[in-house]
Amino acid sequence: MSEMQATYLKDYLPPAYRVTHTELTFDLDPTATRVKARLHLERHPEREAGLPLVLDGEGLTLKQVAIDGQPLEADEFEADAHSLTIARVPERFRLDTEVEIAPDTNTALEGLYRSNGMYCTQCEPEGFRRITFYPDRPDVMATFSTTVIGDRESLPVLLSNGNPVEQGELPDQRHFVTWEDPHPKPSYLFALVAGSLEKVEDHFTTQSGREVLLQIWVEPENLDKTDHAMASLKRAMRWDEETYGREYDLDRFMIVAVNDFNMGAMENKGLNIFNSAAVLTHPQTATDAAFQRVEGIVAHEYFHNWSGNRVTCRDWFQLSLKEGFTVFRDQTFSADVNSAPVKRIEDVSFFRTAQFAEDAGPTAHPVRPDHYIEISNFYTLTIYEKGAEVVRMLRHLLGWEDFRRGSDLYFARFDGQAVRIEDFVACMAEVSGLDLDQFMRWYAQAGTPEIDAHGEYDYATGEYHLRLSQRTPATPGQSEKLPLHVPIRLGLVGTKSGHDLTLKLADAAGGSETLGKDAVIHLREAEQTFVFQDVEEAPVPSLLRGFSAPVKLRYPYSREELAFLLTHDSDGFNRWDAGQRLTMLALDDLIAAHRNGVEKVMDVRLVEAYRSLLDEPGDDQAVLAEMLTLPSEAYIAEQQPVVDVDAIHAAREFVRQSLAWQLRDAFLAVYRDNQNDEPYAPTPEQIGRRKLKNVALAYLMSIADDEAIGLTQAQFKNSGNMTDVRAALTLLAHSDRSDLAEPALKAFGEQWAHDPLVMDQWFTIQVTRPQPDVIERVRFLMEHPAFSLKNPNKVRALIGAFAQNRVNFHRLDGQGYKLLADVVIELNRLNPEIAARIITPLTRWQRFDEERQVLMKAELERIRGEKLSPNVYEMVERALA
Ligand code: 0A1
Ligand code: ZN
Repeated sequence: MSEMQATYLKDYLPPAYRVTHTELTFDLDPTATRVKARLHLERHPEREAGLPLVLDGEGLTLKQVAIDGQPLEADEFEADAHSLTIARVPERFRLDTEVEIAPDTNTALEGLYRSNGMYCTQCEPEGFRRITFYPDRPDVMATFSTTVIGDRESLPVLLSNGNPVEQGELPDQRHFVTWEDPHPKPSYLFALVAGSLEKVEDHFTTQSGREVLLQIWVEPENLDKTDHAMASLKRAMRWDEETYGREYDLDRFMIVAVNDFNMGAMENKGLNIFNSAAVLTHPQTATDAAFQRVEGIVAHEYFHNWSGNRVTCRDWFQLSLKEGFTVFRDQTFSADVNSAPVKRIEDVSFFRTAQFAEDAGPTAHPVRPDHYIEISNFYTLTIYEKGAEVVRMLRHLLGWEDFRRGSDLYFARFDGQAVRIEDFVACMAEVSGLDLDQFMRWYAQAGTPEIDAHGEYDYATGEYHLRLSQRTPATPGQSEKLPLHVPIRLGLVGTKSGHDLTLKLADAAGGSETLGKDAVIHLREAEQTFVFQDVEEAPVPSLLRGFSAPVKLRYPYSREELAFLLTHDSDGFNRWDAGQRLTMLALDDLIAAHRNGVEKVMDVRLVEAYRSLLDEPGDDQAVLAEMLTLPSEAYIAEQQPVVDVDAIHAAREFVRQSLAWQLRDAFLAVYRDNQNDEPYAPTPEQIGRRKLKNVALAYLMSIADDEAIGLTQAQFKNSGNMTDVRAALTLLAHSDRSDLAEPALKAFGEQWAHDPLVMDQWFTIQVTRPQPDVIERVRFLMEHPAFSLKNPNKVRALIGAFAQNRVNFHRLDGQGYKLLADVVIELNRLNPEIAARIITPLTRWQRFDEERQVLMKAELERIRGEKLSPNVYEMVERALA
């Protein structure tokens, strides 16, 4: 089947014809929208003359086609399910086509579709071909002029990219607006919105003094949920000017909130379209985490205006060129406007759990893949998050100033072009003089490098020898791996002084270089020894500070050394990481004890470490909250050779309860001290207090004595913000007492039945319970009126969240796997992109015991027996390869 064929990077050729200008007219109708396209085409100068014109088109009903005003005869063109081919065309010409499409039956949410009666588009990566025949590839960039025609009553608002240049009335109660976007763009950045929407407006004055109109368009009932997104947008615009010198380039910037959306949001030029969950907030309906997520996503999409839109990707293999860089930019922005150490801790703990798992599984791929069947499957943690880590390494290697100069050069040199990852890296090499050839392997090699470190201090010579070796495990299709260029930020912490010691690094020529007290060393070989001289006292090494490279670093730390780093490391991130390592050592023992049926004994050193954290809370509550948070079950699982879900759950619960018993008064004090009566604000300070308070409450509720229950119930009833309400509800709903869980869930479900984004949270809380009734509950909730398989947010909130419920999803009767497979099969028809995402936990079968492997594979085989979309086909084939 042709749609199952792979596309290869090595086969890239420029398009035979390019489009200089595109004129579109949409006559909107739910079942028969007419799209007229006038494309101004010319032969690509690098391609030979006489090639046929081949345009992409999916599910289009062709009505007319003409060249330079001359309608074509039936034998002059060929239209099949995926393309329109015209064998003979002039060197320069005008192509007119007219097609019909049906937005109402579009449940895949790619191309033009309807959500709650409103029309909207999603064109990245290949949705535009579902709208009209077009060379739907990012290296074809054209200016667009778009006329949208719709019913005046039901569609008062008609939006597209750029600026409105004309509008007017038409017969039959219809009206139109014409939009012009002067910036040449690829088709994936096209957008159209039409509906009965209302707007909130603001203004931004750019650094050069231009006024920009800012609009957020929402359904009327959401008008009170836009403040935070608007404030975030203005902060992001200012930050990009100050940090990267990037100014906005149109007279208006619009954001639209849509309920049915496959991803978080989309950076269409001048008209960003957002999943409502990624833009709407209100203290009563959104948690702090949601507020921070909205801030990050608004910034991300805005930053794409330069990293993605002004300079875009030559082909989709280069996706990380825009995504890795833009994620790096949004992470730095969030760190700058919030608590930087907390942001890094959150990002890294997510990365080490989820991206490491991807890198270790059957769908592992490089940051720049070399082939794909379905590009939609490559919007992955590797492309986004690992891509961002690679850019972060460049920033470490160059230092901020050179990195910024490299960025300036990149934007100046490639403005208005569609380029490759090596073009970006070449700018960085050029401004810094660094040789980045070996560094390029980060883009080509999949898998997480493993670094083994050993240190030895020689009292006699005062030398410290740090021996590092690196190896990257084989990944599917890549058995041989070469050594990478790994920047390792480190310090040597004196065991007597507790301070960072001066780093004097011996060089090959017999000399040495003084690096300061916190420095980056460059690991390039498979094995390399670094010798530090004049080290005054025996040190404990603090390695990979700030997670300076996306690797697994092993060092045989003793528990005493980890406890030492936990209190003395000058790097906040590594202090947290020392705590995680210490907890992991205790967990490993407990997991073994559980397996062997031996009584579990709590490690007193861990209790003492936690006690010292609680005794000296410091002034960053959010950091303390992170330090007190146990590694997640998913993260613990990542560290095990074979995942034992039950032992992990039991060991983690044991640690939680033991800490709660032994430190109960301290947790109670933390809970009380961090109550806050101020009106809600999503400030880092308030967020930190709420986080710490709720971490303490969770410990207390693991004992679930009367006092803890009383506090949790009071917080659930009396709190005015969703962060506190949700934290309390989760604790009640996840307790063993159904007399606590059920009334609270019922009250919450009734109170918020009208608000889809809150109902998503209600679904998630219920299906992440550790109690064994969850699978039945998921099936029951799938029939709830607020649930719909057609809405991706609902699928994620109920099914996606359930699949993260490790003890229940992996139940030994296989019912969890069966449930997920049932949903995948149904979604494969409705929305292949979401189906291919939601299947992920099943593809990780290799990580589990024999019995579960058999069950998981059986469900994958059952899915394979269906008539599959390319999306699901590719995932299943990789999983079973
Ligand atoms: N470029 C967007 C991500 C995105 C990708 C595909 C989509 O629909 C299929 C939607 C959004 C971003 O990075 O935010
Ligand atoms: Zn992006």
